[in-house]
Formats: sequence, structure tokens, C-alpha cells
Amino acid sequence: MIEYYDVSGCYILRPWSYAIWEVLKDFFDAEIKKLGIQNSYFPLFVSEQALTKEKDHIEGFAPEVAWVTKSGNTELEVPIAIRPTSETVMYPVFAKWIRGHRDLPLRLNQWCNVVRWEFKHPTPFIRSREFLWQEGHTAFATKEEADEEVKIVLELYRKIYEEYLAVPVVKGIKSEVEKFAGGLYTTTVEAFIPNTGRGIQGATSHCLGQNFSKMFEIFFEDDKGERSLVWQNSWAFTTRVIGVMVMIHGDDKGLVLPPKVATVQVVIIPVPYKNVDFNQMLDACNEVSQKLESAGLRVKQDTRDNYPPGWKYSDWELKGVPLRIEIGPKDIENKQVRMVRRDNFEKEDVPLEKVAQRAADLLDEIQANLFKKAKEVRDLCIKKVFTWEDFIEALNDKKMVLAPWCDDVEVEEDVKARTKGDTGAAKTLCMPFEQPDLPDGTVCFASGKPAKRWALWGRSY
Ligand code: 87F
Repeated sequence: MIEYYDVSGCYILRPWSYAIWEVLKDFFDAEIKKLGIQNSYFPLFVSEQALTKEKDHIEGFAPEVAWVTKSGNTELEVPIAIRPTSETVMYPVFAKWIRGHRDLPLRLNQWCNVVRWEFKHPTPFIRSREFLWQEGHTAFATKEEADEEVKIVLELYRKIYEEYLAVPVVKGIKSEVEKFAGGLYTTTVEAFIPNTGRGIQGATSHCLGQNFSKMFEIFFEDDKGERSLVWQNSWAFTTRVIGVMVMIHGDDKGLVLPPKVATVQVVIIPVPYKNVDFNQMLDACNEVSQKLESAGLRVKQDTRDNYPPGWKYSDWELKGVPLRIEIGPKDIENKQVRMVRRDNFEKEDVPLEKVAQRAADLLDEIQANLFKKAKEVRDLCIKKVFTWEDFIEALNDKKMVLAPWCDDVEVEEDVKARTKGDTGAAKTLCMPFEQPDLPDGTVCFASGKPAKRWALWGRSY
């Protein structure tokens, strides 16, 4: 999926992984266009003046900003930043473009790269210094419209994870500590990696309120001629989604690709014996391949003559291709093929006239089964607790912990301090939209104060 590179924290995305990005991009792009959001492209570079216009928001992030200071051997008169995100690039222009209520809503998206000079250990897809994303930036006349969009976009992110990548996520709202500090509130889809016992933020959809419109002076005149600040949102998902998928579905034999995002959904492998007419085998592979392609499936024939079939099986298993079709002389004789699933290695012989339908059905079954298995495992990783002792026990047991919480900033900071370990501290992942009952009199697991809501806690990436 990747190749290493000689700049630390940067990776080459090879066709095998980039194609997954393209599938997700095509889906999301079509969906946001249906909503009336338009694509555009803003520059990679940010002037120092624009970047620091909005001091509070940039302050905590400043160490991660990369700067261009030279052209050739000549020092630039003023250094130029590389975008870590595009608020400071886009919002000055929003202020220029938005005049009256007829200019609203303004709903833009861009597909681009961003650079954040992270100092934590880099990991392909999960934490890299340059990554790809889409960033949506929108402006509305009313908070209601902004609120509505936040939810709609978050639902698209859920679909990317659950319906494409077969990764279960929890939708919720971030705590005051964990939200994007520049905004009003942050909603999120949170995934969980059972092997490491850590949560991972999947994608975020923020309502910025009027914080940025105040700073960047983005006003509009309403139909009564009054000047008001616009309400804004921003939202993004990144190439991290691919890393989450890899960690969730991979097994000891390698990658397991959900059919909906697999570049190759079915690999056809001829299994020749000595003294068998190889051309006859190739004809049979071609015939099956054509049937599958006509049914809209993504197919690859591995007819390399310098590797034995067993070697090819392992190779495509490693690459994660969901379905393998083997064709040997006996199969040709019996007018059938053998199908082998990557998710559970179940084998079956399928008559030639049924290959297209059966392959399509199996791919659907594999997609559904991957999600079902991942969700069962994930659900077993959520532990509901009421006390500090049970919280610590569940955390040490590599679980996510659902606990009644007072929703105080100081208490979250305190929990962080008390759980600090080698693998980082526990924090709130989100407050799930779907809340269990909270009986009157329930107290916070950490502070003993009255609990306001259930929060999902865990160590995280
Ligand atoms: C790193 C350096 C400078 C995150 C940064 O989530 C600035 C930032 O603003 C920064 N890392 N952020 C927050 C990004 C917020 C927001 N931007 C638009 C999103 C969605 C897309």
C-alpha cells in the first residue's frame, strides 16, 4: 500500500491504497454535490499575516506549522507557511464574497494535501506529516441551517466507515477539552482498534458558530437590512480512514479488503497440471473474467507463468483481495470453478453458468460479514461502568469505557492526570448521540458530582 520515503513522516501511496482513496472520494464528492456544495481550490501557501490573524486558534498548533524560508539560496523577505488547514486561507475571501443574504449559503469544499509537522511517532495513514483530505467550509445566515449540515455531513462520514470500509463507529459530540478550540462544538465518528485497545478519531464535523466570522469580519445584510455575522461549519476526513480499515480487518495472512473499496474484487488463478494445454486454461480464465466484468465486478487474472498457484494464493491473500477463483483442468471438465473467500477461507464449487451471480452475492456477503464481525468485536470492547475502580479495571483491560460524567473540564483534566501511562492518558472520545438511560441521582464516576450524561472514554491514537 505504501512505500517509505527519505523525508521522515512522509509516505508514498501506491496504486493499491490510492485506489481506495478514490472510491471514497467519488462517493463523498457525489454526495456533497447533491447537497449543493461546490468544489474549489485555494493555494497551498499562507502568508504570515493571514495565518496569525486568528491568534487564539493557531496558538496551540503553531509548532506544527511548516514554513518556506528560502528560494534557492536566497532568504525570503517574509517566510510563507504551508497550509495545515485552510481557515486562514479561505475566510478572508469569504469576507469579500459574502455581502447580502442572497450570497448565502456559501458552501465550498476542496480536495487537497495539508502539512502538519508532527513530532509524535509517525505511522503510515494514521499520523503522517503530509496527508490528503477534503475540507468543507460553509457559511449560513442561521445557526439552524449550520446545525443541520453538521449532522448530514457526519452521517456521510459514518457511511464511509460503516458501509464502505466495514468499520463500526460511534457518532457523538466532543467534550469541551477535546473539541476544536476555534469552534462552537465538534461532532465526530470514533472507531476503536481492539488489538491495541485504543480509540481513534475517524472524522470530524464542526459547527464553528460565529467565532471565525467575528475574527475575519464575515458579515451579511439580512432581508431587513441589518448586518449580522454568518454562522460557519467546517468538516474533514483524511487518508487516515485507510489506516483504520487496515488495522480493523487485517489478519495473520495480511490485508483484508472490504469488496466495496477493493481495486480488485476477484482474482482468477489458473491451476495447471503437467501435460495440460495452458492455452485452454487461459481461455477458461478469459471466459470467466468476461462474465464477471459484464456483471460490473473488478477482476484480475493472474496468468504469470513464473509463479506456482500456491505462491499466487498467498500473494493475493496478503494483498487482501476478497474473492479468489481457481480454475483447474478438472474444473474445466466439470464446467465449474472453485471460489475461495478471503474473510473466512470458505471454499465452494460454482457451475460456470452461475459464476457472475454467485461472485456478486459472495462479495455482498463478505462486505456484510466483515462489518458484522468487526461490530461484534467492537461491542465487546465497550464496558459500561459506574465507579472509578471499574473504570480503571476496564481501561487496563484495553476497553473503551462508557461512564456517567459530570461534564466538567477540570474533571476530564483530572482523569487524564490520574491515568497517565506509557501508552498515554485516557480522555473522552465523545459523548455518544445514542445515550443509555441516566437514572436520577446517578453520579459521575470520577468526581462523585451529579452526572449530566454518558461519555465514552479511552486511550487513543
Ligand atoms: C495544525 C497546525 C495549525 C488542526 C492544526 O478539523 C492549525 C491546525 O487548525 C488546526 N491542526 N487544526 C484544527 C483543524 C480544524 C478544522 N479545519 C478544517 C477541521 C476540519 C477541516
